[in-house]
Amino acid sequence: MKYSLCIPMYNESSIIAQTAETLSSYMENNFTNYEIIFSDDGSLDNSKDIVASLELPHVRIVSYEKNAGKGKAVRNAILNAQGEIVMFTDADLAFGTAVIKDVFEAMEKDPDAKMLVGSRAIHPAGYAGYTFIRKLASKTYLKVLKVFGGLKVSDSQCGCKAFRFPEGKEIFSQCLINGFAFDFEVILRMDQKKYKIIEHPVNIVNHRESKVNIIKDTFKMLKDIMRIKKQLRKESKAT
Ligand SMILES: Nc1nc2c(ncn2[C@@H]2O[C@H](COP(=O)(O)OP(=O)(O)OP(=O)(O)O)[C@@H](O)[C@H]2O)c(=O)[nH]1
Ligand SMILES: [Mg+2]
Repeated sequence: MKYSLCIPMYNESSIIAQTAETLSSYMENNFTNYEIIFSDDGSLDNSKDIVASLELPHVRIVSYEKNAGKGKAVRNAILNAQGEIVMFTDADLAFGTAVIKDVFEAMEKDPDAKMLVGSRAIHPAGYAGYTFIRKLASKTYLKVLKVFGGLKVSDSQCGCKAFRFPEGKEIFSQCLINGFAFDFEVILRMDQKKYKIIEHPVNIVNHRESKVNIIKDTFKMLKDIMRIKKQLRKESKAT
């Protein structure tokens, strides 16, 4: 079984060498057949040169010139991945490294599962360390997705998810959302196809200052949710 680990990155030059070294030795110690794909989202700094200069085994870089958003970076990595099970996690390793083996194992244990959603909502310490406002924004967004978007999982935004191929590739090849709302689109499309989604408890073990602009990014995400719903309605009418 081959495993692919995908890391979206945007202007991560201050931490990316450390992340790449940590992931490389973690994967080397725990897996025999694997690849790590760093997906550069049009970084303005030298994130991708830093990763390349380390010349780590089984590490690949995919990239494009212009910043488009985490959704596009994840999509580009997944569409280029060669593993049978593919996972992505954030460049700051917010959920730690132990979760990587847990997630791949959970996917292996349930061959019917086509997607795994990391969920902070089902972990006793899932939101530990969040500022009040960040937690409120996160919970409110989730509520909106559940009430207006028909979301059926307990957490949509968690930056830790896995997919089985070929279904994962099939779904991502249809996805259109480039920004932070891409998770929601993937979940909806998986659900529409009746592909099994499992949940796995995760918590943030590594906090850093948020780069997300709560007002601007939330507004953009809400706009994207409406776009996703409209698009899916259009597609289901056409079939
Ligand atoms: N902010 C941001 N991150 C991006 C972008 N494209 C890719 N990423 C990567 O997406 C991952 C998550 O980014 P964060 O800025 O930590 O966003 P988040 O985890 O959703 O939000 P926080 O809870 O505030 O940390 C990181 O690996 C980033 O490098 C982008 O356009 N903007
Ligand atoms: Mg983060």
